[in-house]
Amino acid sequence: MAILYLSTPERGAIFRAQLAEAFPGLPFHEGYAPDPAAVTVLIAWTCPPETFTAHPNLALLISIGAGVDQLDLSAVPGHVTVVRMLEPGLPEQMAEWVTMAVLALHRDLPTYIAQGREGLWKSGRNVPARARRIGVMGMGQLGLAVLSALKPFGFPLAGFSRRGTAPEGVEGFTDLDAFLARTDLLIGLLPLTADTEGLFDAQFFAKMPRGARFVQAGRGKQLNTTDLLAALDSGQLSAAMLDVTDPEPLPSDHPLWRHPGVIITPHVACQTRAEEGARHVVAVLRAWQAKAPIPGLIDRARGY
Ligand code: NDP
Ligand code: OXD
Repeated sequence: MAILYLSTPERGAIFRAQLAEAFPGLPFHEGYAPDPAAVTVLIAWTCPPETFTAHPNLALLISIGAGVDQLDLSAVPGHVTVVRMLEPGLPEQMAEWVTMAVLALHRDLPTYIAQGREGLWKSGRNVPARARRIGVMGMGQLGLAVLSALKPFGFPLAGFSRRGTAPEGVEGFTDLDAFLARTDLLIGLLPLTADTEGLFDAQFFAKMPRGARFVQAGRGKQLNTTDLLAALDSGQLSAAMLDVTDPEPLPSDHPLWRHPGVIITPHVACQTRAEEGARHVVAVLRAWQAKAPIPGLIDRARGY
């Protein structure tokens, strides 16, 4: 067994040290393996599709992120076990970022920023939290952390997922139209799959109450940007906050940057912490070697 690691050198140094302690003598190659046939484990955030043909004995792929779509699973041979990152910092940071976005849109921050640029002092009407119905799409580890962080504010909370199973105090939905009809502020936290690509489009926004707000922290390819801009310009949506875009980085002349109703952050909602991430990798390798249930295992058929 040999490991090929493709990510930042800072994180690599920590992964190398923790793996050497847990698996003394296990080869750990950063960026390049002198004997590609010896590589059985790949640890990466993303990589070119040729990586999979260049390392014919690859059997385990560990994503450095909570999502795996950035690895282009269609290029990964079917027999390869794919695992995602599970580390406590991810739900913690996502809960922070979404809380910031929800409060920013709930309290009309994009409007006040735009007015501020014009030197305009003009107050709007505050809406109480109990009158702003929030809907979270995706009730996985991140969606659930977000719902729990939003609870103390008093927003009516709902969640949508394939199963629709929701925690106490949250209304669970599997019927998308019913979910959208009751959602004034929507949070996208879905994995990118064939079912979710391009999901956020004109038809989708039209099913929400007029003037609804949109927060997107899943993946850029889920959003039709042209339709988002049109929905904002028509007043169907009143504001949006995005952490993910298509493409990334978003080109500096992209109209999304200039729209007064949009706030963008450069895919920073979560960043995998090296120490905790390395601990997860050790746990995955131990489970894989012992043929025990692997934490963070991806269902290749579902795509998440
Ligand atoms: P999980 O796999 O834990 O949860 C995914 C959730 O989405 C589940 O509730 C699942 O439903 C639901 N879901 C998946 N497909 C559908 C569908 N077609 N219709 C309805 N519900 C669906 O993922 P995480 O919570 O860990 O992460 C979610 C995504 O967030 C990641 O895949 C990644 O793309 C993105 N992400 C973004 C980050 C950022 O920095 N912006 C950081 C980390 C992740 P069910 O429970 O019924 O299976
Ligand atoms: C992730 C991400 O998937 O940062 O972890 O987007």
